[in-house]
Amino acid sequence: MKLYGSTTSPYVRRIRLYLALNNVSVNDQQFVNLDVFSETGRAQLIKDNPTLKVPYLVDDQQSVFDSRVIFRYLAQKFDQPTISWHEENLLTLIDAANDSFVTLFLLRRSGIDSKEDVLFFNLQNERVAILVEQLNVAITKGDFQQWHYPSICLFCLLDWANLRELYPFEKYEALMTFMENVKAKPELAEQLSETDPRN
Ligand SMILES: N[C@@H](CCC(=O)N[C@@H](CS)C(=O)NCC(=O)O)C(=O)O
Repeated sequence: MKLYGSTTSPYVRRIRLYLALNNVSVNDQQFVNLDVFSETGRAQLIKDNPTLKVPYLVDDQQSVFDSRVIFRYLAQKFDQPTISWHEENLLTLIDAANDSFVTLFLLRRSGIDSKEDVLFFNLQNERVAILVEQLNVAITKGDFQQWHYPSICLFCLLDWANLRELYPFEKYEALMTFMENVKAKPELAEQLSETDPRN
């Protein structure tokens, strides 16, 4: 089994941490690090995955695109239960926020100021504001208490968006505490460090 991705992508990191949760240690994972913006990285993507996005997985002859589908594939492979409809909805909130944050990040990398009053920018900014608030409330209501796939996805999103300074998360106490609690878990220390986008 080979996982293709980059070391900075929050979508890739969630799969690496989900593999670790299923006792495939980060060191044992067959991880192919692609720079999706380099010439060789793009050539590989064009050959393997027409969405031109990471992560994707190749297991025997089976290619699997998109983190959500890779999660389903791995859960089935490892005989793990699927997540509830409520958790699916939480995952949809996380994915929507993550997609808009990636868009805002790529706009910044393209030299475009997404704070301007323009429909496309306003839609992204409105979405992230509502979703960050909703995810903060979800934590206060008791979601994300266990280290399972939805928590992994939330952590990867927050840690990456925080690193990229995409949002003032310090105003959201529950989100900050969630992040601190995850980072303080000794049993996760090694895998978090191995998959840290800063390294
Ligand atoms: N829905 C996809 C999103 C993956 C995604 O957006 N990956 C980013 C990296 S964080 C990417 O490959 N971006 C390349 C691009 O947008 O051209 C998933 O869940 O796997």
